[in-house]
Amino acid sequence: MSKQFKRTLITSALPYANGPIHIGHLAGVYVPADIYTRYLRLKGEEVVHIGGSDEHGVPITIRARKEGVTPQDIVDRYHELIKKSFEEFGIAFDIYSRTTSDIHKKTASDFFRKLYDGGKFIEQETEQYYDEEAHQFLADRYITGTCPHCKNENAYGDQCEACGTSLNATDLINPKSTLSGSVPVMRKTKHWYLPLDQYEMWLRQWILEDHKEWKTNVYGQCKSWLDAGLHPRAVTRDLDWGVPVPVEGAEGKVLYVWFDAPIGYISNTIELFPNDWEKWWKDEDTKLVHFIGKDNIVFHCIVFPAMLKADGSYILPENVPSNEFLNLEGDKISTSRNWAVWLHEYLEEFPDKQDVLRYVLTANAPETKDNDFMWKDFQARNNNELVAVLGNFVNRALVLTQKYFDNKVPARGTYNEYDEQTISEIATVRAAVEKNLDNYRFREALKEAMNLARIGNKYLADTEPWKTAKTDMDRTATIMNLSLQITANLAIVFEPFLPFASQKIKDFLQVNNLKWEQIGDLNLLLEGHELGEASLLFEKIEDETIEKQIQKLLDTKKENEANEYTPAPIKENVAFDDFGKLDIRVGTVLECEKVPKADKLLRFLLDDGLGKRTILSGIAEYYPDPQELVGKQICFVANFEPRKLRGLMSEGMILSAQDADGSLSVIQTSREVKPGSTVN
Ligand code: B3M
Ligand code: ZN
Repeated sequence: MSKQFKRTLITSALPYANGPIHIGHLAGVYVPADIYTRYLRLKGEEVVHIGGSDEHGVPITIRARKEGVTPQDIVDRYHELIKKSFEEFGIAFDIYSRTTSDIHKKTASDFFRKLYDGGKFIEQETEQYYDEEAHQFLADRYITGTCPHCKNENAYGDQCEACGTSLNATDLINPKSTLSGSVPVMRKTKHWYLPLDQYEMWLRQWILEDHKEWKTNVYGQCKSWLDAGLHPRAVTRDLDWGVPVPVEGAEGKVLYVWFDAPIGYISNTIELFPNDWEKWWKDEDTKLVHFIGKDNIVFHCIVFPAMLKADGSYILPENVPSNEFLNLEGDKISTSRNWAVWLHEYLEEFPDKQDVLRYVLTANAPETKDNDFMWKDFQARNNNELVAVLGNFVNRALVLTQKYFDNKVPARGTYNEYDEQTISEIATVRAAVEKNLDNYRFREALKEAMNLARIGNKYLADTEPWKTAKTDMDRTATIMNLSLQITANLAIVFEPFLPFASQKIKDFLQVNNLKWEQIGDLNLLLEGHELGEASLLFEKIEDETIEKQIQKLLDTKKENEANEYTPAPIKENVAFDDFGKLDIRVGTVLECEKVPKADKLLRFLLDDGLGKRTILSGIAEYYPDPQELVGKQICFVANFEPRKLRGLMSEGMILSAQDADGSLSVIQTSREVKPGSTVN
C-alpha cells in the first residue's frame, strides 16, 4: 500500500525566537526529528532536515517593548541561543535559518501574492480596536480589561489567565490599550481571509480517508476540527512587525505569523538549495514529514495544507508525527514561571551529557499521551540502563580484549550452539528497530536498540570469558571476537539516538563509515585490527547531583508561589470589645513533640506563667524536628474552649501564620517577656 518515495524532506517546527528552549521542545519535536533524519541518512537515503527560528508574531513585539529594545534585537539574541543549543545537542539540521531573512520575506510575500492574484482570498472589512494615541490597531494581546467570566481585572484580549477562558478583545469589560493606557475605539479595517470552509471536503478526504495511518492523537484532533466545521481565517494583521502584505492599500499590515512561519520551511530550503529546491517541494517523489508539538496540529494539518493546495504547485505532507506534551515533575512546563529545564543550563550542569538527556527524553517521550520528566527517573535511566547495560557491556568487551589480546581483535574459532543462539537473537534487532522507526515510534525503537546491549551483556555473563581465559584461549578469542562485533553493531544502531556515544564507540573500535544495513553483520571488525583507547561510555549520576536539581525546582516553586500570592481579603471590622474577648498570651515552650499515631498533631507543654498547660496543634508536618521549638516564646489563645483530641485535652490554641504555600509558622515574640504576658 505505502508509496515508495525517492527522498525525504523533514521539517521541525520553527521555535519562536523569544526565549531559550527547554526539554519539552527537545522531547516533543527535535529529538524525534533528529533520530528520524539520522536513521534515513545512515540508510543512505536522500534526506534533508529543515529548521529555523520563527521570528514574527505579537509576543516578540511585547517582549521587545517590555525590555525597551527592538523586536529585531530580541530575535537576534534568541535565534543565536537556540541555534547553539541545537548544535550542542547534535540536532542535525541541514539548515537552521530564520524568518527575518530576506529570502524568507520574499518567499512569503510571493506566496501571498500568488494566492491573491489567483483570487484565493476573501477580502473583508471588520471593526477592530484602535489606539488613537499610539495611532495603531491593537492586537488582542495589547488590550487588557476585566474578564466577563471571573471579573479578573487584568485579562488579555485573547485570554484570561486567571480563569483560562479564551476571549475576544470585544468581550472585555473596560478595555484598555497597553500601549498608551487609553480606551481603544472601534475602527474599520480590511483583512484577507483564507476560506478554509471551501477546503473542508477536500481536507476530509485527504486526512480522514487517505491518511488513516496518522498517529491517533493527530488524526483525532483533525477530525474534531473538521467535524466542528471550518471557517475563513484571517491571514493578515494590523501590526508593524512581520512580512508586509504585498498589496496596494495594505500599508501597516503584515502577514499573520501562522501564515508566514510554515512558508519558512520553503524559504529555508531555497536558502539551502537555491537551484534545485523545487525537487524537494514540488516533486511527488518527495516525502514531506512535519515534526511538531500538539498545539501546532491544526496549522500543519489543516491551514498549511490548504495554503499549499490553494497554490497548487506543492506536495503535501505525507505524515505529521506530533507528540503530546512533556511535563516537568508533575507540572506543566512554563516559560513565564521558569518551570523548565533549559538546555543551556542543563549543559552547564551536566557537561558532555547530551546523550543522557536524549536517551531519557526518548525513552520517556510523550508519544501517545502527556508524560513527565522526573529527575529521579533521569538518574535511574542513566544508572540502570546507560551505565549498567550499554556502558557496562561496551566497557567489558574492550577491557577484556585489552587484557587478554593486547587490544587487538582476536581470531574467532567455530561458534558453538550458544553462540549461534545469540547470533540468531541479534539477527532480529535491525528489523525490530526499523519497524518502529518507520512508524515514528521512537521509544519502542530505542527499547529494541537497547535490547542488543542486553543480548551482549547476557552473552558475556553466560560465557564468562574471564574464566575460559584460564583454560581455553581459543574459546576466549571467539567470545571476545563476537562481543566486539556486537559492540560495533551497537555503534550503528545507537547512532540515530545517541550520536555522541556512538562516535565514542567508533573511536574505541577505530572504525568509521558504518552503514545501517550492516546491523547484524558480525564480521565488521577484522582479525588483528587494533583497537583505540577505551574510557567509560557513561558515568553514574550520584544522588546529590539529582537532589540539587530537585532543590532548584523547589526553590522556583517557592518563588512562584510567593510572587503569585494574594493575601486573603480583609474580614469585616470588629468592635474593640469583641477583640477584647479573646485572651491571647505568651507562653514558653517546655516540651514539644509529635503525638504518636497522629501525623499532624504536635503536643505543646507551655509555661503560661500561672502553671503548665497542654495544647495540641495540627502543624507537625511543618516542624519535622519539634525540638527546635523548645524554649521559644510563642502566642496562644488562652480562653479557647478546651477540647479533646486523640484522647488528650487541648487547653487553648497555638497561633501560627499561614504562608503562601499553605505552610504554618508559629508566632514568636520579638523580645523576651514574662510567660503569661497578654497580647493586646
Ligand atoms: N513557532 C509555534 C511554536 O513554537 C510556532 C511553530 C511554527 S512552525 C511553522 O509552538
Ligand atoms: Zn477570567
